[in-house]
Amino acid sequence: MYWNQHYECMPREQLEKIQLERLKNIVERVYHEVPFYRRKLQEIGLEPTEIKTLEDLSKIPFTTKQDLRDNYPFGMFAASMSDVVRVHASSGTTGKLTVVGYTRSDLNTWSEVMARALTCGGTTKNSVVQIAYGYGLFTGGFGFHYGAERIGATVIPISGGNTKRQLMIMKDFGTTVLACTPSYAIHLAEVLESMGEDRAELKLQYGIFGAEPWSEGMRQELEKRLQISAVDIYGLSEVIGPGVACECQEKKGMHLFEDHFIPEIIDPLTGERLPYGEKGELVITTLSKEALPILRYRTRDITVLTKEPCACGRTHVRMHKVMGRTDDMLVIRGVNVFPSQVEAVILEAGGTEPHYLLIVDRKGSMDELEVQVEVSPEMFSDQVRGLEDLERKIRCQLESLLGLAAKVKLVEPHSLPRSEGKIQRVIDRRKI
Ligand code: DLL
Repeated sequence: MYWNQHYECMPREQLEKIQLERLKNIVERVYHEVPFYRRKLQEIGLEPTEIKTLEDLSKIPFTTKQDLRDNYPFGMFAASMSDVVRVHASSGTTGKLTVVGYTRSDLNTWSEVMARALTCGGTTKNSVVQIAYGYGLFTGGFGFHYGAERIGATVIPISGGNTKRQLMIMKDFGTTVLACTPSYAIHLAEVLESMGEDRAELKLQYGIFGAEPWSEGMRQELEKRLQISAVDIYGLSEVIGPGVACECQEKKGMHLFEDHFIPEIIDPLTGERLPYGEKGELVITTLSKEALPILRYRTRDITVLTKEPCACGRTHVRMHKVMGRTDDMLVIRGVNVFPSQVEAVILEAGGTEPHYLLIVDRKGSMDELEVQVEVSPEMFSDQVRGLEDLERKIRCQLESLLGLAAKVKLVEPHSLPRSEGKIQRVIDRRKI
């Protein structure tokens, strides 16, 4: 099922023509409207008219989060404030807010790509969509809201938190689609189980989860515990919010809506463009944004792009699940570690819960990684022997996967913090 079959299934040749047309327009526009871009292009002596093919995109310098911060709050906007009808912002963990703006036409584009994404995830006009992403400056709540309304589904704009009330509403209002972060979905599943509620009383069919990395193991866990089909959705404020890419029911990567965004993969160290199929940092250029067009934005997200056709019939490239962020990557004794790799090992081990925490510390000149993992209640009441075996199993698998010895600490069920939005899985004491 498609929301916009014409664009989503367009032959690539035709799609690339549209991309080139739009790319030329956007470069022309930012050159004239955004002093930051004019300066950057003048510095390298590039005239907008020199963009003649899609390959010419690689001549354009990157834009980074720091550029947005340096131009805080509205300095990168290409539209006048009287045409900006909305702002959102992402807080990040350090520094100032990153502020993004939308014209009326941008809100329209956002609703369009979110309607496509939600349709990919199984939403129809008959769905009842519970939006448990936060509403506010975060783009999650509003992005889903406008997309679901565009489809004509029934929207429950409940926002994050108040878990028992979420579950009561899910049951009483007959929610069929749950939209929230995967970590919050696991928490909802856990509270549902602890309340002794009968899953059969819920009408839930689909979950559309994103805003943070999650592994295939976490998908299986969520699908089993909530008895739903769970798809991954990707996006970031700087580009539009949620709705940049979303999985279809094939669940083999997220279709990235290429008539609005051009993706590239680069080597994060050299900035060099990598071919399809290679792992690297995702870079995105927006093609239709008015208030905040952005050229070659370095997302810091690590993924792989594939052009292989998808069984669903969509022709847009797919991006693999995000493996982590370049700034989330821990370097421990010279070894690169992403929390999502640890998650995969933990969930495969069995006898564990999908709750874990990575603690990195420095003892003398040595970095140490401790992985705290919650065990399942059955495992917890098992013999000490069983726990020792599980600890050893996780330790060995981490060592063979990462090539790094980590300390594994099994902890009681429900002892690690839960999240209602994006979860923090790493404590790096080396930086404190
Ligand atoms: O998180 C937008 C969003 C809301 C996406 C709801 C999906 C669902 P920001 O707060 O600007 O925007 O954070 C963007 O979150 O660069 C990724 O590192 C991470 N991220 C978003 N989606 C995924 C995902 C929203 N599906 C940053 N898998 C991005 C992994 C994700 N990481």
